[in-house]
Amino acid sequence: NTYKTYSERGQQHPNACARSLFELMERKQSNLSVAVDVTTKKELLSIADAVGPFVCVLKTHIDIVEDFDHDLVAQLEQLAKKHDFLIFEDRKFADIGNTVKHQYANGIYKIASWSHITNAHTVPGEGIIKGLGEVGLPLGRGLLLLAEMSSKGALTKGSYTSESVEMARRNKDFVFGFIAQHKMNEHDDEDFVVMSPGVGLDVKGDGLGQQYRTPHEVIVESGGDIIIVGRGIYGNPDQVEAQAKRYRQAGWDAYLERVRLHK
Ligand code: UP6
Repeated sequence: NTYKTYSERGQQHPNACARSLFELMERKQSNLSVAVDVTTKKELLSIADAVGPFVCVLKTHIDIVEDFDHDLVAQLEQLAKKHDFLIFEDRKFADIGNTVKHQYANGIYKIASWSHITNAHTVPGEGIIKGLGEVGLPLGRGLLLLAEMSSKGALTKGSYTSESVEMARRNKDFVFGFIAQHKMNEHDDEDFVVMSPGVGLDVKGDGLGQQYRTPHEVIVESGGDIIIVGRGIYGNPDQVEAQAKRYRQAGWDAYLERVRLHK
């Protein structure tokens, strides 16, 4: 499935969130997700508006915004409609099912009410998926599991990764993919979406453990589906739009190459 086109995968996918994601990727010719890790509402909205035309998914860390309010979320939702992208709150839930249920639905952020996609660590075991699913499934949300992290020395490897994939297989109604560095599809009857962070064209790291690979390495060599790019795009305020265009092109070219190579 990794080698099919996004639209073929969209037509066949059992998960509604994945179906709309694949359709939207094909429609916008984009497999780029921008990670907008800024700390003010103004910057977040202005970057989201600037990169909106070029992304399939806008990734947030809502808890780093100093002046968060619900108008921010309302405006993000408007931008998602205007530019046709999905919102992914990168919450990385990591607690027992009952706790994450509340962290997802309640509190200040009410993530489930506005974020189409969120993600979870598998370290607590499968209850985390059940807990989040109680909130997210009725709302038509989708969940990604963190199967591999991009940072140096990450413990997400070997049996941790393979058991995370097993958890996803048992919860395909809600889990449609992974945050990972490689493709996770092993069987013909499964089609997990892999979103890969740690993508950069100009630098190899950030001095704090992050490790960057190119869109070509991620999509063609490793079988990832969506590149997640943060500082490479918003790092220089004067170049946000230009960098978004550049990474979108690099990601899409890599995808076309992958499809061509495996025809
Ligand atoms: N992220 C990673 N690695 C992971 C999982 N998530 O970097 O394994 C997230 C970070 C950040 C973004 O939380 O939001 O992806 C990467 O940003 P960058 O491109 O600026 O390094």
